[in-house]
Amino acid sequence: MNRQRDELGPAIPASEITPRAVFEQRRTIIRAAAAGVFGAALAPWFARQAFAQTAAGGKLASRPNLQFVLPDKLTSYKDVTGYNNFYEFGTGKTDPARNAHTLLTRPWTVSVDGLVKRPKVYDVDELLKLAPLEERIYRLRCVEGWSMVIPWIGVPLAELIRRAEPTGNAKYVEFTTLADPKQMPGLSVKVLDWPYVEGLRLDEAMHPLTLLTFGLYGEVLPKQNGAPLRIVVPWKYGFKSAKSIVRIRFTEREPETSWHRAAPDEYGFYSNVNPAVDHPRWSQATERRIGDGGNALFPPRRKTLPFNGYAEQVAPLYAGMDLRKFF
Ligand SMILES: Nc1nc2c(c(=O)[nH]1)N[C@H]1C(S)=C(S)[C@@H](COP(=O)(O)O)O[C@H]1N2
Ligand SMILES: [Mo]
Repeated sequence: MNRQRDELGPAIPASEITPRAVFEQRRTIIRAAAAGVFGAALAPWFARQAFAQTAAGGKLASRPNLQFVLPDKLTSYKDVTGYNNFYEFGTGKTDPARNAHTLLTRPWTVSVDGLVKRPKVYDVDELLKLAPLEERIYRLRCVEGWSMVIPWIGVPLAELIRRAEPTGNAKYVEFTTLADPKQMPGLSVKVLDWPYVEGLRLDEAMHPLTLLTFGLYGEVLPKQNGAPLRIVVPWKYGFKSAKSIVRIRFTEREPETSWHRAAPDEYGFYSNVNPAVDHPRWSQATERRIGDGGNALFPPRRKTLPFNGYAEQVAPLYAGMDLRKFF
């Protein structure tokens, strides 16, 4: 595949690039270490090794957060970066990988505004230094019925929200994606009312699982995955995880999201992964894990878990709510 270079730093000589297979194997070892397979004493050593190996060039240094490892096998780098939804670059799964090279990721600013005491326009490089970067392995479940397991790099979104100091009447956070027709050929097709807008309730945005994301697989985010920054909300359907964000706005009213506007009966505001509530066109009871069974197109189906497997951490956010009504 034609790997895309981000504007960060000079090209890395091929000899310094960790071969993908080595990275994936290393992740397995770190997972095993976290699971206690080698005894607790070795886990910090593996963590340091991982850190050392990701600290150069267009790579993005981070520290594996062993609280967020999974028994699941990682989805291959090739599938994570070659099978995407990013409609600003086309609606086909391979369109973003082919078209997103026109996205300019530097300079890049993000306006944090609305109901906050400290509104500010941040440069993305400033946001990169907000807090120590963590590597976290999360499941991503698309409402279309497929899923992946991805080693993201980022910081809790709460780190940014705390600095912004939301006012007492701020109840929601709205995320807006860049919409520049010169960089994004998909904008000429009116599949959605551009720009792409998503939203979370403030407590969801503050939840420690919600990740302000800058990288994956030890490097800066490939453009097709939402460079230079996106959010990742692992207990919700993938479309809640807006890519290439330029604005984060705090509001009192529930934001009108692009998908809800396009099809209100298909896409609710909450969009928590819920195997008991089907989308009108796709069952949500099962999913196919991309890459399972060695066949990317027709892997065997597996059961979808409530809240995508994160129920223990996030179900309390929805205590007392009818999740059929608030889908
Ligand atoms: N701006 C923007 N963000 C987006 C989308 C999009 O079309 N535009 N697609 C969403 C959907 S439907 C999914 S499943 C995930 C896919 O993320 P990935 O390509 O990194 O796996 O991105 C989400 N974020
Ligand atoms: Mo999706």
